Amino acid sequence: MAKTIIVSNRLPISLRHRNGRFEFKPSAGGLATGLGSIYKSGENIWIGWPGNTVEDPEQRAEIILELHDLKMAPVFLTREDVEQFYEGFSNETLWPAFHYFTQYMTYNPDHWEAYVRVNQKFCDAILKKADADDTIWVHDYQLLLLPQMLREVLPNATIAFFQHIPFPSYEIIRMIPWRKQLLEGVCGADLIGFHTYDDMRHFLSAVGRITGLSSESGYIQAENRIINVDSFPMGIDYDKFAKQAKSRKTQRIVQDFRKQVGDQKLIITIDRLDYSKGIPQRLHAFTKLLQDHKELHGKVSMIMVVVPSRDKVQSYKELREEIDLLVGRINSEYSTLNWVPVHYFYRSFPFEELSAFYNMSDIALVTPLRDGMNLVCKEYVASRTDQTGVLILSEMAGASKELQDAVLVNPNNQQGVVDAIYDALTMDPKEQKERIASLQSSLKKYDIFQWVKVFMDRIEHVKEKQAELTSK
Ligand code: GDG
Repeated sequence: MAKTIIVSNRLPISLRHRNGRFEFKPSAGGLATGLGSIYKSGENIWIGWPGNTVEDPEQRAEIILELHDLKMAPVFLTREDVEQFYEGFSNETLWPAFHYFTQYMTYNPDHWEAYVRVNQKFCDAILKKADADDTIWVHDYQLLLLPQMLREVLPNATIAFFQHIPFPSYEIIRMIPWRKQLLEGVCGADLIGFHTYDDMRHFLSAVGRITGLSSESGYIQAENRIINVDSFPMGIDYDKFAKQAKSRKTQRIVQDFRKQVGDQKLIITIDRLDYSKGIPQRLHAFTKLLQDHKELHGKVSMIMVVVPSRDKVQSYKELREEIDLLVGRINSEYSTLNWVPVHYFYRSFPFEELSAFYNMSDIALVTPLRDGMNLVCKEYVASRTDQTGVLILSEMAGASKELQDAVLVNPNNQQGVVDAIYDALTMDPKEQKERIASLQSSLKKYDIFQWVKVFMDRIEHVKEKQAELTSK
């Protein structure tokens, strides 16, 4: 029987070296949970990099065996692969390009070569496991060449691709010297998904102009196949967040923190360290709020969690220094003996504490300059079990297309963000409830499990449509 193979750069576990041994830490992320029902059933499997380099053949063999029991197969990357394919082409060329940060793009042919080589490495690892009629679902921008590499050797396989980050306008894509190969690579798939309608439109336009393939109503006409392109906005494991928010453990953390800060209003912000998240701009807006509204001093604090990320890349190092400086400046200027304006944490927290942060905060301030979707804003809404709270959300996050009852802002408009925070701080509880209840009802319906189902059903549909066309 045909099976389903999930492929992503990272497996849903992390491999760690500890005291000369290895240990696996499972990922609790939404995608891993959502896809759990797929890769854990029958002969299905998840293929990807375990997140650490392993050179010793004996250790590799041991890891392969252990992962086999978890329904996973590793792709081993060398240190050079990590530097050139992952940190290089993926994170210094594609990531900035796709988030409209062209000033950070590098155009390094060695990085490109590594990108081709590692995509081929993934292809070889899949071929060891795949049969001719399997379904292979490839995830994200690190593996854009993989669908076509697979198509060449498995012409009858069902291949799907989903991109988790934005797809930018043609004007940006055309800057990449290897744009044609990248687009032809993705077009090896039968189904290509993005978070939003705009991403999908940009992709179709770039494909038309760069590869010459034409499309109509979301179907690209390739030489002897049709390719469906559409938007599939990803949801969260809603019930998990709602349940955790009510748990005794989370409520205890909320009460302890509240004892320290009293009835101050709290604003939560949570991001991975990234220039696309607009963290300095947000701190500037908060400073302006404190300048403009002296009456808020001592009455409002920001809890800012920044999760360490890509700290070997120069632009990320600089960003961290900039944030350190800004937080230091705000706190040194405004703090009093019993009030700290910004509680800043440069680390990640266990799930119960993350849930407590969502649950204790009156406002979530989610203001990326560009974001594929952004799950933090959805998790905040799901955690507001008493239906209070205000979500301030950037128009540049994919999530804003669905979450129209959030307070939407342009993150580049500082005064607009300041006003939105002020309005949120003074918003009538009745309006808060109406907005949150409406957001909750759509997030609950379209959760991560529904997202997986809709995508998988569409794969079936595209295959049926292709079969109809070839039998004509
Ligand atoms: C991509 C796209 C798209 C954060 N801090 C902690 C913690 N987190 C968790 C959150 C959330 C996740 O990390 C971050 O989700 P995002 O959606 O913001 O971003 P990514 O997953 O990095 O990236 C993005 C997404 O893919 C899905 O398609 O939305 O646009 O860039 O789930 O909860 N979790 C814990 N402690 C923390 O301190 N436990």
